[in-house]
Amino acid sequence: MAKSKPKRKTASPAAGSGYFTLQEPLRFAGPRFKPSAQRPLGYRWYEPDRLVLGRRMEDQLRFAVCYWHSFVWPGSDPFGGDTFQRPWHAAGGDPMAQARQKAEVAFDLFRLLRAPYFTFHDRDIAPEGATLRESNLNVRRIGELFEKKMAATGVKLLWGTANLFSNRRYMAGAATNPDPEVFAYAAAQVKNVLELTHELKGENYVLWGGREGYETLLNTDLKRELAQLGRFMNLVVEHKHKLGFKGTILIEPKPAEPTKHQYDYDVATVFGFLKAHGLEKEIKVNIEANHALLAGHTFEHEISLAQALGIFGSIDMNRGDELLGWDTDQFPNNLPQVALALFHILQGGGFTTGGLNFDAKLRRQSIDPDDLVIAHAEAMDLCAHALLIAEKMIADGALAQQLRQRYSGWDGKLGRGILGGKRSLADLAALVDKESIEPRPRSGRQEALEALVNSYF
Ligand code: XUL
Ligand code: CO
Repeated sequence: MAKSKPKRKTASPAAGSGYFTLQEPLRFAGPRFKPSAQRPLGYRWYEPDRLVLGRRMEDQLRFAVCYWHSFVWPGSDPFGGDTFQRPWHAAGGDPMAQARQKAEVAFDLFRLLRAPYFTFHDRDIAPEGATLRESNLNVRRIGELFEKKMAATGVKLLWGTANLFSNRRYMAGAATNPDPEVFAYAAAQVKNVLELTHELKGENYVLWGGREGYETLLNTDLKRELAQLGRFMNLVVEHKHKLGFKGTILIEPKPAEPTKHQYDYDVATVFGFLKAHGLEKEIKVNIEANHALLAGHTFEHEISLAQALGIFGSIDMNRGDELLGWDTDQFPNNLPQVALALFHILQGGGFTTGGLNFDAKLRRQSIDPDDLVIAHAEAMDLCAHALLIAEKMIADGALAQQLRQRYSGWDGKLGRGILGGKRSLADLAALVDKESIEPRPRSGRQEALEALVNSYF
């Protein structure tokens, strides 16, 4: 691949694809911005260079636009087909020419939004060929186009991934398939995308086990399938080191859908799996808001747990519908929820190689090309607004202070003695007896804390 250097830090204001009405990239216009015919869109909160807790806002948020929902999904649902009618999906077209056209529009969207990163699956960017060799080659050809476009615009790759779930060969799983030939095929596909991700200087590589689970235990040898999955993950990590890829390997937990039960159920389950296969220092998690909800958790629960376990990596930002039990992948629009998630991320030190990927899709009635710009721009702005609220929560220090106070006993002699392994059960029993210890219950102050959080909005 050509060794050209990125010329600019953010997307260039060069000529667009003609697909969107907007021509000029969105600018920061301030909280009082009023849309006009000349300037229909502007950021009220997203100000890339503004310093937030010592880092540029752009570097704190590390926004990524995903390829699959915006440029691949045609607006279909189980009851109806293509509502978007993207020109690159027109019947009878040359699939590689259509893939190039799709890339033109994708990079135009990144430019208009000033999005610093993007994400993709191999099958999103290029058509599947008659053989794996042909498919991998198609992916590499578009990879070459990406390299040129990335160099020209400064847009970077947050992560790449392989689609190991759409083709019928994967209907019974990829790594967890009863047939080792499917495992081998999946391995070959991952090798190609991992290498491309490395060449494009991607900062992470994601593994989402869409079909790694089961529909019924009647046809499933769970013990074997878990061992197969552990082997697969180890192969990916070995290859990463062989390549010298410095990015992070991430697993994206999800409890179900498409399968009834997925092995990467949630953060806790993934951590147990990583430990069992000696991978807890090698693989981190990419936590998705809607997946957390489907697992019966809040987004911030999954983030905090991953941080506590030392495996927090990246996030897929979207929202679910609390009345629907499936992955609706809506663009985020709930300010308090996003602020709390970002508060926990910042409190844990913020992103390192990870970022905030919009794994979010339009509603299928949002058929105007401009809806793609509007949905992402509003979501970016909401996240920037939420970031500023999270900054206040941290800078004020009241939340951290009450937490320190609540656990302060553990920093004292008794607490340190217990955790330091210096006190046996018998020692503690003798101590309680000797000093007539009678703990004094204290208020958890939940309502006061919830009111405190509201005061930052
Ligand atoms: C599916 C999902 C995936 C992953 C990447 O629910 O979230 O798109 O993010 O494979
Ligand atoms: Co996702």
